[in-house]
Amino acid sequence: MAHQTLFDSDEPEAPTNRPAATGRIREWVSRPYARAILILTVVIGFVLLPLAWLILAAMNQTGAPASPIMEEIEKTVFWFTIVSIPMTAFVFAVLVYSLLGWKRISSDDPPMQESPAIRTNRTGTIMWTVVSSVLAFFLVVWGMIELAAITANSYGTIPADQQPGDEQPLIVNVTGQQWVWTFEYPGYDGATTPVLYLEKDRPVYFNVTSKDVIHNFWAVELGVKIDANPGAATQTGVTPTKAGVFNVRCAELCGLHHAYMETTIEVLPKEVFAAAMREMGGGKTS
Ligand SMILES: [Cu+2]
Repeated sequence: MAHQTLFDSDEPEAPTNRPAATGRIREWVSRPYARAILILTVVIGFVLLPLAWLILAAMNQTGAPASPIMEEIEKTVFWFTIVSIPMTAFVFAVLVYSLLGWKRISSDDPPMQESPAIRTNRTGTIMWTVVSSVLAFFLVVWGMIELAAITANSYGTIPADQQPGDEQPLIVNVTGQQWVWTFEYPGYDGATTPVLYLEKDRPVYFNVTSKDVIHNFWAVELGVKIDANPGAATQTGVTPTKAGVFNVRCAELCGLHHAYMETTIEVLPKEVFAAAMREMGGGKTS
């Protein structure tokens, strides 16, 4: 062989009088197993395609996305599903064809054709290396862009009084304990509620802690999820952009009733929120 490459092996050399690249592809596609796997890939791909929308529909059943963060998360879920479909379809196509196409019916009936050697197939090796690299690179770049977008929308770990915006963010102290959530509003005479009240379009800043074990504060439709650790406070923020009733759950296994450690979020218009706060504990102090 003319030049040594990474993909050479000890296997017998392939004939050197190979047809041109397009001819080779045409020759490869003309093989029954290759054509069957290609057709299966396309068919399975189209069958899987609606999954991207079904997953979004399932996520949106309770009113999501209710914040810019959740919009970013849904975009990621949608595009990661789309991008993974061709590879998933190909894997299933090979699997299905391997189960049916190369099945040995009985010992008297040997397989019609032998499966092709993949290990020494240079085109195949190059293709899966390149495709995997491109996909992995896409995931890394997308992940970094999305992480930056989500951090920008959740105020990172910047103290509340240094947050951007003309209006002071709403501060909520979130406490998890086996197996309830409690919400305290320092700006409203320390009003305390078992349901999380938020104001539509007003940034909210959460100080999250726990009284006993590690919990995880998950405001589902807002796309907020952060550990609640005993003896320490974790901070995050979000801006609810949709009025409605949403869900809080615990996302860290925390004991017997972990699955029932949930409550609701009420995102209210400005005046309704102020009225609710007055009812819960007192007037606005800051
Ligand atoms: Cu918990």
